[in-house]
Amino acid sequence: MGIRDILKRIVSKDKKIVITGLDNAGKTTMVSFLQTGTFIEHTPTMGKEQVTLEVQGVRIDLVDMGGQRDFRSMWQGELDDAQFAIFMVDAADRARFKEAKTELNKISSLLQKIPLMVLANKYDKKDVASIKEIIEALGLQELSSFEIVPISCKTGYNIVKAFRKIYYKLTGSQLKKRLQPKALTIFDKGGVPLTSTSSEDVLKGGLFAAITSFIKESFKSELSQLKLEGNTIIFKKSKNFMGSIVIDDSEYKNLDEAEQGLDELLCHLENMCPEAEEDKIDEEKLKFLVEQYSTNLIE
Ligand SMILES: Nc1nc2c(ncn2[C@@H]2O[C@H](COP(=O)(O)OP(=O)(O)O)[C@@H](O)[C@H]2O)c(=O)[nH]1
Ligand SMILES: [Mg+2]
Repeated sequence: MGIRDILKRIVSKDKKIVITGLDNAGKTTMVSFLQTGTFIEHTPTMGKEQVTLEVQGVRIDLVDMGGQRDFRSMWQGELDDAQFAIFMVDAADRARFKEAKTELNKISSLLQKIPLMVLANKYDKKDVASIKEIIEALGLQELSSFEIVPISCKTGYNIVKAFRKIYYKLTGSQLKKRLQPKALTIFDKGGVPLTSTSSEDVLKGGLFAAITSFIKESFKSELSQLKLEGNTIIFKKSKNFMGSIVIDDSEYKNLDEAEQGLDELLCHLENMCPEAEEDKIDEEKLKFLVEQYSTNLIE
């Protein structure tokens, strides 16, 4: 094996994903969510923008294509040397499904060489089309292959799940699981529980009582972890919220990662709930946000 072969191997570790879809679908919002862990409002993309993510030793170039009519002719050229295609559609914008189908058809011959993931975005909205409806409206059955996942680039709903599938298709290996808490609770800054979600009934009974009483204690101390009944409970504070997650000791070792996951959620909630600054927490909204975001944490 020569030097050039080795170089080729290193280079071939780079993967290129091209994100296409009509303007306003949410493509740029997804890229920034993947980078920052939260929602940021964007101006329309001119031409294309490229970011590189380093994921478990694989460099992934995400090419975010402008979706306006003038830029659509650029999609083909980018897809030519890509390993993966994303087509994003605004699931709430039924009036533009036909236009989306036309644009998807234009690139369908290229999609015979590389896998396609259709992301049905804006699934935080009430009046979104069902997945079945989107498959039909976009004529996806006519393609050689596709996968479709409902997501929200505003709340983070299913974003990691979608990316996990993409990563697997792209590399043939599974993305390491980051965090699998048994339960997650968000409190206001006074320690009053606002919303809980759990994979089992762990929050019934003694454990929940212990968490809520501990969170009051943790005001006074710097304690941020508690061991109880074979679980580790991690606490975190942000400006206007507090959060706790319950992790099974037998399953989970890397507590730093768990803490980081909780931190990211709290940052996201601070960003999405500016009204908490004035002590006006909307519990329904918060519950919804936590539910949507937890699709990435609790499976
Ligand atoms: N409600 C909601 N709005 C979104 C979502 N994703 C993007 N948006 C909004 O949709 C608009 C277009 O987003 P943008 O990322 O610029 O779309 P692009 O043209 O495909 O890059 C912006 O106002 C975003 O804030 C989402 O999941 N839910
Ligand atoms: Mg854009």
